[in-house]
Amino acid sequence: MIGFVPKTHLRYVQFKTRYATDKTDTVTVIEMFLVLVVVLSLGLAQGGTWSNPTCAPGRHTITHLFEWKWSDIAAECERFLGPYGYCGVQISPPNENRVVTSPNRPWWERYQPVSYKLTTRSGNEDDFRDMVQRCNKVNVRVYADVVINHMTGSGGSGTGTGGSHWDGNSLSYPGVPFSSWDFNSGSECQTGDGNIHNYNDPNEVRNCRLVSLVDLKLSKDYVRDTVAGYLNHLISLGVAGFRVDAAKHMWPGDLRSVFGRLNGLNTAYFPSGTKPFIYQEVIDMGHEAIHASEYTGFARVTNFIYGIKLADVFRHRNQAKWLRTWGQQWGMPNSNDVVVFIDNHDNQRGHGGGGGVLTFFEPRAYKMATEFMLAHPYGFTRVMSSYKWNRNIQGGDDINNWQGPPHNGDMSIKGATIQSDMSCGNGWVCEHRWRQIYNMVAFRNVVMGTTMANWWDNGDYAIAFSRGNKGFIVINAGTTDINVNLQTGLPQGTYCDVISGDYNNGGCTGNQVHVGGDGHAHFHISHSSDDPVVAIHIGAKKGSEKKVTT
Ligand code: QV4
Ligand code: CA
Repeated sequence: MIGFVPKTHLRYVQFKTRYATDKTDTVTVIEMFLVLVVVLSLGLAQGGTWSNPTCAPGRHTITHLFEWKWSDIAAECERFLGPYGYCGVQISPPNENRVVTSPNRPWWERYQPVSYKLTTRSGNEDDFRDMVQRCNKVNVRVYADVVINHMTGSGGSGTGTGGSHWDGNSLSYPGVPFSSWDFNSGSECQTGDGNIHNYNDPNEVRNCRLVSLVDLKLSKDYVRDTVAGYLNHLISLGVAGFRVDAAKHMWPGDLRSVFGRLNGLNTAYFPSGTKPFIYQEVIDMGHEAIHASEYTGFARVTNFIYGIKLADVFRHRNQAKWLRTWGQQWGMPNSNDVVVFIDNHDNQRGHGGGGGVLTFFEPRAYKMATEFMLAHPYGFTRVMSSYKWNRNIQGGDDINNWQGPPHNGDMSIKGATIQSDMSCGNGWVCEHRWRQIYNMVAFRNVVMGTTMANWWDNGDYAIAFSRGNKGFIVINAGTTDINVNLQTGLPQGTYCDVISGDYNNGGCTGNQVHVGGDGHAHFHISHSSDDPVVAIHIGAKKGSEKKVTT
């Protein structure tokens, strides 16, 4: 459980001990105070208070079960995410939203809040409570997507998913309640129509309306308190943290002030005083006035450069050999400041930050990119889990990118069924259940804490590296076969390749790799294979006692 003790506290204890043994008699109150100041600022510089993922020990990856029902997520925690070593699940916004019927119930209606009542197409507060309890019980954390920059689009009125009235003309949201006083207006936003147009003007991006969504005045204490009250309600129900939607559209100071109002996590599941894990959606591709660095240091940010750059590599536009320096040297933030992913619910369909990323529509390259992500030490990893929609690209745009989740005739969300081969039915893609992905989630758990070593490349698109002496991966993303003898760094033995099969009851259902006494092993990977990747780790070594997933 030591992983949950705040770092600052640990360091203070160490300092105190050293002082107590070496120079107890000379310690003055002032010295102790100075030590405390140094210790606290060190703690903040090292990733800060809300940047620590609140995973159960030994778990290091979350999956985004986009648009899933709470009852399905509860079952998925118990039957899959827990046993297969996932840290947690990012859920769709749990608060009451606008009901959009034209088009008919698009996924994006959930990004138009009506109130903070926990009633949506995913379920009600009872379903939510049951989900969080059942997931926590099997050591799977729940991270809520929170939409606190705005309410609905301007104009129109209606009744939300929880039965609350809203009026986007008079800015009345009685379910909260918010009234026109609680929104930015002409005095804060100077654009003619009140919308954001110029992303090079930080004031406009923060105080005007994102695609006409009415913009909350987070400089006001009442708004800060109300939003924090919503987040504290989720904390009381047992969530482990938050994805903060549209963080770029809120002032960092306002966010810090909201986060500062948050309670410690529910002590039924977390050690007392544990802070929620917070990652902020800041799309920073390097060419706007607002930079992700304004948001790091106190909480994490989502790293959008990551998936774009990896798409270049696995689409043969940039040689894989350059990945040797992957991470900060590619102009990305510190490893401890980011959440990384290959695609998200927006950019997989050409929203937010645009297309160009790899998705389940290109499974071969998508799996390779995800395998690389999970093998590499950089960042806190998130695996997208999607539903199918009728992608239809016309003139560069997907005209069906609004389509909501699989649904029944009455528009209620269809359950995610599980088929005999472990894949999902009813239109759910469930990338998180693909063997090549879940086995790399386990790989990451096993190698965590080690650095990258034993790098090899063929000067082109084939690469390999180890994680310390615990795991080794070879990726042939090129157009020629590789047939090589490589230093794996691993102890002698026979290992299961966890890409072609599973490690099961001490044996392998797929290929095996023999590592010699000198750490070398032979790898022959055809460039035309469906899965031109081999991955081995000490948790899937033949004959070892039990399956290691956590
Ligand atoms: C439209 C026009 C407006 C017009 C308005 C008039 O675009 O110019 O003034 O009609 O009524 C939906 C519609 C959009 C509509 C808007 C308001 O798609 O056409 O405006 O509603 O009615 C999601 C979708 C948006 C959707 C929004 C709210 O992506 O299309 O807008 O939900 O339903 C930037 C941001 C980044 C953001 C990204 C998409 O920096 O923060 O754009 N990403 C997050 C979420 C994303 C979500 C939002 C933010 C908003 O990940 O899913 O937008 O909460 O990059
Ligand atoms: Ca704003």
